[in-house]
Amino acid sequence: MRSLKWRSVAAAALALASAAATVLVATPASADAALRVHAQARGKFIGTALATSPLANETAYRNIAQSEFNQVTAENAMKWSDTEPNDNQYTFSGADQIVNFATANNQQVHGHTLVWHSQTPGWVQNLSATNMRTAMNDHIATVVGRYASNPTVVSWDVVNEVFEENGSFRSSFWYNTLGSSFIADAFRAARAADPDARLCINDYNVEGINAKSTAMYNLVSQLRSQNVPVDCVGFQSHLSTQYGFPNDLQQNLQRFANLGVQVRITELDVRIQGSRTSAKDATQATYYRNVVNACLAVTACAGVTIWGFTDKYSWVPDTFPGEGFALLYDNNYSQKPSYTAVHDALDDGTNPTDTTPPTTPGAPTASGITSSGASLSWTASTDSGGSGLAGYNVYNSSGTQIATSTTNSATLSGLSASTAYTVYVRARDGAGNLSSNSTSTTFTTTGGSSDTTAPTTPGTPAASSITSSGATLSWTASTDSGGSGLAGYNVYNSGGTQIATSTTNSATLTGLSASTAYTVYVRARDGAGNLSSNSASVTFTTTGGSTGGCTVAATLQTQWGGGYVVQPVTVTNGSSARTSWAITFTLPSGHTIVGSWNAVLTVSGNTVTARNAAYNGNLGSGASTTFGFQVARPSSDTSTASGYTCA
Ligand code: G2I
Repeated sequence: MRSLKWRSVAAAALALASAAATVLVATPASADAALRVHAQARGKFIGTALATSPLANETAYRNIAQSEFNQVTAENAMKWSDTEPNDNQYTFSGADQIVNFATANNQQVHGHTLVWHSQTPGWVQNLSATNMRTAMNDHIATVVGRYASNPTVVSWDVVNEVFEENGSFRSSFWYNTLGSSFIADAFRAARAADPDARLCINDYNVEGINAKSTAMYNLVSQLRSQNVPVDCVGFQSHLSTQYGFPNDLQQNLQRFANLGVQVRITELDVRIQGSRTSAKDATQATYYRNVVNACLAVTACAGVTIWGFTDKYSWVPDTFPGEGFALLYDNNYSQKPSYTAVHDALDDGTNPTDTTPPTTPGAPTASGITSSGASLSWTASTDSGGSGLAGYNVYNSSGTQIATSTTNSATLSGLSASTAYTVYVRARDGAGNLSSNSTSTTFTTTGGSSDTTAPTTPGTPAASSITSSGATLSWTASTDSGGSGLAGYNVYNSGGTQIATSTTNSATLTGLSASTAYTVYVRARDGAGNLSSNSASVTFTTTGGSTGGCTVAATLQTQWGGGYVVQPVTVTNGSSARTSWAITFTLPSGHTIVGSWNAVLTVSGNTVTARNAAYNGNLGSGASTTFGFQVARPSSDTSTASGYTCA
């Protein structure tokens, strides 16, 4: 399963590199093709961090971003402060803007970053251990889950900058509240949310072999030996010409690669002090060349992401007054010697030299127009550059790619009724060169019969299987007569926040708090997005989950047809310190434990007893720890373990 998304990355990288020419200034003689064309020929990505505001507002910024790079990282838009500024209030406008841009330009996205001490809202930093862990798991599940089925988003920085310079764990609110266990928990939560994404740990000042990079090495090695899903290590590489170049970079990348992880340069920039001189530019260019060469020399190095591309929007001057000029383009989008250095390092002279785009295709003709689709066909292009005609891209009037085709026709679907669409096409050759835009064509979809009738109101939900952390809801189904058909249901809490969705007339709620009253209602949804009225609500109270001076709360992290993972199970001590603990819970018949971590499990009949591992039995007053387990179950069975009790 995982390899599918990774394979699609390679396919996306191979799919297309735009012709650069129009916006680039004073192209050096050797710059015969864009960076992404050469990087692709070497089997690497070349990426940039993108900021949302210039991406929305500056054509020159967009043009370079799309033509030179085949990988993108959101400089800020996917950080916690941007995606979940308040508890359970998610905003994805900036993140989606970047993902949509990347999708339109055949670029892969690296998600940055899920768990970091910086740019995380105050409400997270002040939570109790139990609530902080829940907030972290929820955040990861929601943010990673949003893009899990999107092939553009291929990897994530799961934890960022967890080390001090001396190699000890950073004394962050994460570490100070949860201990180092948050790291493994975060990776497991990310894997559960997207089994296909590559999961990275990322840091700065780890480019050379030093105390910090060795601590990183030891942690990655240890986590992998414990089957924690760490797939990749990111080396930020915020370099400065005032410090020597880390000449052991390649050796360092290789020692990590030997652990079996992918390595990548994630945030490269090279700042200089004072103003630019040709000597400083040359030193900077050497640093860039050295980094690219180190990545090229290590098979497991996937590529290099530069932390922006124009000095106009670099973070450096804000953070290091008197320093700057760290990127490949100046404030006016002119290429600097560092651009040429990166270009020439990537260009080994043997890659395709086809820089001739195909001829411009004819204007598309629309036919077979319905309320939701149309067929387009156009006069074919020819290609004389050597790599041959590969296909066509179809764009709408805002320049968003809406279809591709390998022939001179395409079928558009999913259009809105009674809407005018203006479309044009560009031909693409085997080296990724794009033709000029064809003349555009405007057509209007037919009226169709738009469904504005909401489904009937669902029955009052009934709550069952109530535990200290979850419950099952079921209700009488709705019907839909509007034509688009019943699509599913949304479940809301009393504050009107949607807390679950379901395609059937039942839903499982997880992650609830013990001994808490919950009031919930449901609404049905049809295929056109119409929502029914609210059902009547039901109130239920979760069980206490506590006896014997401790409490336990279990979270169903993920489930599939044949099994599920419960993680974290949080054991919180009462007021007297203890040296051991035991939790019992009940497995439905036919369920079997297939794995567990941070606890020793024994099974007797349907009762499972989880006792502390050698290292986590000591709990001070009010302290907590977590464990987890995985269960196999018959594929038709949707029940899960229940009745968690502190024994
Ligand atoms: O600090 C450089 C990088 C180190 N590694 C992690 C990266 O995520 C980090 O990136 C920088 C961004 O380049 C800055 O753009 O992270 C900074 C935050 O720690 C970003 O700065 C923030 C400012 O602090 C905010 O005031 C501002 O609202 O950028 C925000 C958006 O412009």
